[in-house]
Amino acid sequence: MLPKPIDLAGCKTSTSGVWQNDSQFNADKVVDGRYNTRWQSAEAVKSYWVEIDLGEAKRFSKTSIWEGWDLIQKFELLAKEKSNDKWRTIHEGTTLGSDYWVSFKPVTARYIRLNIIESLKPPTIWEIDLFE
Ligand SMILES: [Ca+2]
Repeated sequence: MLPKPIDLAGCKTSTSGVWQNDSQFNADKVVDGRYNTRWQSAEAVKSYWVEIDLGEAKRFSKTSIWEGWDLIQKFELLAKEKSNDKWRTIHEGTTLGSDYWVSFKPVTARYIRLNIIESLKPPTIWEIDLFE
């Protein structure tokens, strides 16, 4: 049975940077429910990340991530419950690609961050989904 998706519409997002500060590539494009809009990272930053603020702590145990152009070589998923908590690593991986699914031990958190450690070029993400 497929777990229930968490509604991410209207969630706040933040990021290490947006390509040429062009709003069509803003971080909110990873939670707009559309697979033809994307966050495009800025160039020349040391680390790349995109973060989702769920507004309140929610429990989730699965995610799908839709990356463009297979650039990411190493990443981690981080989560925390309160803004001044320390990040907890909930998953580590290498390549992502355009149809990445992973399950993990259920996490209750308000903030989730995709931290991209290595990428061939500034990475781009079409969409991130979370599931209960
Ligand atoms: Ca999108």
